[in-house]
Parts: sequence; C-alpha cells; structure tokens
Amino acid sequence: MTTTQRSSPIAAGFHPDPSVVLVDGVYYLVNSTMEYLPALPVHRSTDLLEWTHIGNVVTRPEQVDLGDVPTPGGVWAPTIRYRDGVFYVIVTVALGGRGCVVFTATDPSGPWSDGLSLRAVDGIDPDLAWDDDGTAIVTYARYPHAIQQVRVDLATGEALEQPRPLWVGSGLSTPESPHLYRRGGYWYLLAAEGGTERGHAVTVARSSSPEGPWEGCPSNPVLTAAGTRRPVQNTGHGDLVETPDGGTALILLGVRPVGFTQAFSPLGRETFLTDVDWVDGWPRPRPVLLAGGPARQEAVFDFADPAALDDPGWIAVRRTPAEVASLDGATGRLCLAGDGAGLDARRPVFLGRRQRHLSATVTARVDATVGVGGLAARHDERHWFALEVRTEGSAAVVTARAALSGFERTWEATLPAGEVELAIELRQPSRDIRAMWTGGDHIRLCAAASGRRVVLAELDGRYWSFETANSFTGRVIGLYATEGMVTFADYAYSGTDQLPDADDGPSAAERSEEVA
Ligand code: 6LW
Repeated sequence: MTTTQRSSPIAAGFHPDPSVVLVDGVYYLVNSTMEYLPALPVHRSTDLLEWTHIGNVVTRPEQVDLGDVPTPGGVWAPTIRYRDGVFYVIVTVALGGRGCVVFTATDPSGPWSDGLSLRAVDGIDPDLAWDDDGTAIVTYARYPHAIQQVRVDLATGEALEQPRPLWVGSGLSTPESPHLYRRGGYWYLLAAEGGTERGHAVTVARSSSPEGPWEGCPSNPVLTAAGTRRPVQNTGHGDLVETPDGGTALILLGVRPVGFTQAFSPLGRETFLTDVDWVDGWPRPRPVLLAGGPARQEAVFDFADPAALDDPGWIAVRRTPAEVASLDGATGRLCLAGDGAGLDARRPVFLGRRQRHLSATVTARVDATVGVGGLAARHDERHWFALEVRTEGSAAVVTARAALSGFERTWEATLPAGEVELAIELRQPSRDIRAMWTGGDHIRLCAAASGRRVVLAELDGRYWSFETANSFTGRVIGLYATEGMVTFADYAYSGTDQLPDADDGPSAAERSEEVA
C-alpha cells in the first residue's frame, strides 16, 4: 500500500510542524508560522497528495498579538482536530504573545474565532483530544518535564485539574510535539525527539488510558533519517491520519538539503507524507523518500489585477499584508510606504511568499522614484539579501545587500531612472563532487532597465539556509520599502526541483551580462 510516494513535499517551502485532520473524506492541514502573518495556513486535500491553500486561521493581529514577540518566537506548532461540527486549532504563541490559545471554526477556510486562552497550558506543541466521557485533554511539551497533560473546559478555558507529567520520552533529547490517538484497545502517544535538526526522530508509546502509564515502543525511535543520505532529513514532528483506502499515513516535517554534502537546506522545514505499517500493534512509518518527476511552478501576480493580494499565500512580518501593502487601482500598482524600518527591523515593510522549489527565479518591476525599496529574500532579521533601488537625479541606483549575523556587504550599479526589473535567481547545485565545496544553492542578484542587465552579486546560499540562519522559518522572498513610496507592477515566481546537470559554469546568456 504505497499511497504516498511523491517527488516533493505536500506543502513545499517553509511549512514546519504539520498537523492534519480527516473530516468526511476531506483532509485539512495546518502549519506553524512563527513571526509571520497571516498565521497557521490551512490546506485542503481529498487524496493526501494534492493540496490547496484555502485560508489561514489567524488573519487578525489581535488573535495572536505578535507585536513585539522576538524571533524565533511567535506561532509555534499547532494541532488541528474536529468534533461535533467544529474545527479546533490549538497552538502556543511562544516567547511572548498570547501563550496557549484554541481557535474554532465551522468552516476551515475561515473565519476563525478570536481564540480562547488556556492559561494552565504553560508549554508548547499542545495537542487536543477528548476522553471517552467527552472531557477535553490537552497534552503538550514543557521542558524539562517532557510531555505534560491537563484536562480543560473548552467553554471557559479553565483547567479542570493540575497539569500532570505524562511521559519522559524514549530517552532521546527534547521530547515534544505530542499527539494522542485512540486505536483499538489502546491510546497511542506519538512524539518527536532529538530536536528539529539532523537528530530529529518520531517515537511512540501506548497505554490503556490517556493518562498512562505509558509503554514505549521497543523499536523507538520508529522513524529517523539521522545518519542516512536520504533526500529528506530532519524527519520528525509527525501526525497520524487514516488514508483514503483505510490505511495509515504520517504527515511530518523534514528538510531537503542540497549539494553533494547535503548540509544546507535553503527552504527550511517543509511538510512531507509517508505510509505507516502496523507491526505488533505499533505504528512503523516508512522512510520519507521522494519519487516521480520534479515539481515545477510558475506564478505571476500582476498588481493591475484587483484580486492580486487575495491569494492566501502572501505573508508579512508581525503585521498583516493589508497593514503594509495596498493596491492602487488608478495606476495598477502595488504600493508600499516605507516607515524608516529596514529589513533588520522587527516589523519591516515587507510582503513576501515562501520559496517553494530548490531552484527558483523571482522578478519584480519596481519604481522607486520617490522612495527606497526593492526585492529581498528573508530568513530573519539577521539573515537576508536584497536588491534595493533609490533614485538620484536621472539615475536609478541599485544596491545589492547581503546581511549575515550582523555583517553586511553591498554592491552597487547605476541604471537609467524609472522602472527597474529586479531578479533574484536561486540554483540548487548539482550533486557532482565539483559542487561539493559550495554546498549551498547559488544566488545571483540582477537588475535591468532600458535594455541593460547587470549582475550585481553572486552569493553562496549555504550562509542563507535553515542550518546556518538557524531560524525556525525558511526563505521568504518579497517586496519591501524602507523610505517614501515604492510601487511595483508585478511579482513573478518560477520554480523547479529539477536537479541541474553538472555545474558547467555560466550559460551563454549569463556570460553576456554585465557584472557590476
Ligand atoms: C516547535 C517545536 C520545535 O513548536 O520548534 O524544534 C518549534 N522543535 O516542536 C517551532 O518550530
């Protein structure tokens, strides 16, 4: 029964900490979003393979109060469940904000409720289940107690008891992301251990009661990619679900490191799917492998289209897209008003989308005649690179900027004033040994105007990867402004997971480009 072999993640690009629920033959998936708004994207599928982003649980800033929550804090791992006609998403806003909150909706595409705070849940990765008597049980991770549990009243948010230690895990570090399931005569407790990096693993325990005592699976961890050369690493943080043919599958996070050494993952943690076999009453997830042709995607957002910002995939940092961007119907352009905040600020004027493929090109036509801004790729406040335009007299001055843990380098080029097309080109390295020493993807920052095209900078993507930036998110590529009014005609994304042949150096077209 191989229902799940795919060539790519089911939610590509930064979609960590997945949770899934099956309702009347339809699957709904949610993911964490840390400092970005809207938060908690909801994807829908009828076959576990093809997914559509139908909305977001958090669309109003006050639902989570991210205001000054520092990176990597924010909206961490959620759980989605369904009961008596109501969808529930429980989550912890970590390192500040509202703490543990439960959101509800009857339509998973929204709107969702303002959220009920559960003050007794002083930990992360909350799970929601119901006991046989209908009492709601929240199971969550709280260092150093590992996994804790508390019964709550979902009408008032009040705890019905003192939180109880539940399970210490199988012995690996950092037991977290617990999920409770009823199956046959057992309750199963699934967890992640080993931390979200290369040692990530899935473990499981079972008991006749949701309170334990818990018997760990003799073959824990039941899944880990640690020490393997599998294309998907860091596999863990899973949620079990029934497949369309009555089997079982696991939805989990992983990363796709590029290059010969498989050391650097530009996209961050993504969502994958694998089949689960039941052996002696224990779930045994199969390794996460990739199969089938490489995914591709083309998407052009023309801002003359009044619906260009309706797509639920637009995200901003600690503010909603509507708070940083507007469409000007008269000019057919997207407008960003800079407020002095730069890309290193907590709340930049930045509107972006997740990079979803290992090779991608993003272009945008910008007019910075009366402002300063452009196109940037962001991992967090300290890890980003950008193409920035300002106007000086009859010239458009384009500056490529690369920021790394407080270090910044710039490259400049001058083009005729007016609209400039900016391009960020990202190429995964081939797997041949010659690409080994780069290790990360290859980044080119280009600008063009009035028939001239300039390559301002070429960067080694290992320094802007999940492992190096060590941010819980991934690469988000977007439009930004720091001063004045900056307007954009469009945002075009072209991505592929096609592995390039051996790195045969620059193409003929590339050789003809001016280098700043
Ligand atoms: C998530 C937790 C984790 O809540 O990181 O590393 C948090 N593990 O499971 C954010 O992704």
